[in-house]
Amino acid sequence: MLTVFNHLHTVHHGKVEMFRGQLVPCFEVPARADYVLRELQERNLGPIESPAEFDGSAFARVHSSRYLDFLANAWDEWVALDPANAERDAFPSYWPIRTFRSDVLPASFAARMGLFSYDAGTPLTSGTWRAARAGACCALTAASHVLKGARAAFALTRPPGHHAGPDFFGGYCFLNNAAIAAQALRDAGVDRVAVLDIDYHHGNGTQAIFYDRADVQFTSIHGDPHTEYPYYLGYADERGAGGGLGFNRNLPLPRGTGFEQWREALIEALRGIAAFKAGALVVSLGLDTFEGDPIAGFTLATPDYLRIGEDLARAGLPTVFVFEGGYAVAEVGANAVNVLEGFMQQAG
Ligand code: OKP
Ligand code: ZN
Repeated sequence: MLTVFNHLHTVHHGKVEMFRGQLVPCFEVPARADYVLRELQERNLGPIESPAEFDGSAFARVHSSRYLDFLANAWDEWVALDPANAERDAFPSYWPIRTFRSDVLPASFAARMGLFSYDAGTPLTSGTWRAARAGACCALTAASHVLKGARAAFALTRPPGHHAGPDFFGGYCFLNNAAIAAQALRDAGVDRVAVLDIDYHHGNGTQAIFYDRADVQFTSIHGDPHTEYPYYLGYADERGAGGGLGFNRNLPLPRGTGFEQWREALIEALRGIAAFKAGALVVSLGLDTFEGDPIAGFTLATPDYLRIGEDLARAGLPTVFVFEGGYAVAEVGANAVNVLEGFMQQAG
């Protein structure tokens, strides 16, 4: 399988994230992508290339222009507040929740930081915009290979994307790589695109982007938001809105779920995707369902990821894989590459 690798991912490296009242070292670290890259090379999975250049127009198909403008300038504005900020990750301090206005764009950078985010766990750094932009180009490049007839392609990038919404960042995500790829497939003429999110955490950003749409079906298997991040979205009764009613599907599972039960949800998800008669599939490939993951609660084991790849291949669709979470750093390479290898072996 062809991999499009974001060699610029390292310029996004947060120092700390807020967790239970303390700043703790980031879980979302550059080594994650490097472990996956090394495993791809060691197991000879296929060619590894750099992303093509794209202008921002494909990003603007899923993100608002005021959000993209904010991201492009955020670091400079953060440092302008105080030159000492150059050594500090940027975090929001204020959020316009219910009863506040979100239509007015405040001049204050701190106020805009909160307007465009939803948690305090997502450091914005000097290289965030460059890394995220190159990452979205990886997703677009992978999609372009599939459009040219490749059975599948893998966008290996960080920061991840599935929590980023039309106009907000959070959950370590800034640009929604999977949504950008899905929209690009639509814009290139694929009538129906399915997005399947198998990260441990609900893909609230992707759901939000496509919630009222019937041309992009979103399915997510994840930890029950009653107890798991992102808490405020990902429940089974969220089925889409307006013309998109019936095209959003959440399959939450309790913390502690093992592979047998998880796989039943996967088979159910694939049944819905088959009924949708998609022309292409985008997989948000999170590996934080792994038993050793430090911030998640399922108990999948490394060999299980081969079976997942095989099941995904049986859907028979041109497939774009997009790297998302997975924080057991030493094992994330084997787990990710098992999915891709299982897919390739089954696809033949
Ligand atoms: C991003 B992705 C850990 C708290 C969890 C947010 C988790 C974001 C996960 N200290 N904070 O879906 O893997
Ligand atoms: Zn996750």
